[in-house]
Amino acid sequence: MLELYYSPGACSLAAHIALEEAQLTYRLHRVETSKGQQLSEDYRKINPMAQVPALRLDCGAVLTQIPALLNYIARLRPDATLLPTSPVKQARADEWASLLTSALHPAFVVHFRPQRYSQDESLLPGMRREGKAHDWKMLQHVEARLPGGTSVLPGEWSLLDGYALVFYLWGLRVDLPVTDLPKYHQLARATAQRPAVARVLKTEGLQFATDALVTPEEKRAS
Ligand SMILES: N[C@@H](CCC(=O)N[C@@H](CS)C(=O)NCC(=O)O)C(=O)O
Repeated sequence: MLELYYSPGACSLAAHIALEEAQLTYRLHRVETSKGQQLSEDYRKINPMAQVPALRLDCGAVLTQIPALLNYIARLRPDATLLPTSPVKQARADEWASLLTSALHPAFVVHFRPQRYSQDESLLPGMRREGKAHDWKMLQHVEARLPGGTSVLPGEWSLLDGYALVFYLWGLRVDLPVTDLPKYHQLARATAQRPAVARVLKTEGLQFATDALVTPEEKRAS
């Protein structure tokens, strides 16, 4: 059985959503990064980078890096078309995965974990401040690039929407005005209302996300 190592609300949420959307059977292992559990010797044997997510495959091998996990999971369910298959759409999907991994995620790392880049305590508050300003710039960049509608790829839900949701929620958590980004907000709302995503948000204890993105009427109707 597939085994996902995750931390609630971390970027591993994208892989968790993918497994649930794919309707695969999997086991969850909670590794709380806020408590430093990813740094344990035991976890480093699973992922030497000491990061979540990690996905243990049926053959025992461990796969890391979200784009790789999303691609792998999508290929296990070709019938569900969780990622596009035509060359141009596939390239566009790869472009988004790269953008989220290499621009959005690192912006938040400077904000959340500046100590990774400097040992000088006096520099950290400024790095946090600058990091947060850069987070906002990157979220606005996503807004500008989104096609409109409810998904990252025009008119087509994909696993990238779950990945994009991660950074929207991080913005929400640190009080960035993400609700003022109309396309991104619409995408986040539509994604949070998908039954598979709602189950994952509940399992990870991310009630704040559901409260922000799903109205009481919508909750009652689901
Ligand atoms: N490029 C990696 C990034 C993984 C990553 O940075 N994970 C974070 C959680 S969002 C983590 O485990 N942080 C703990 C740490 O760096 O100590 C991926 O795509 O999976």
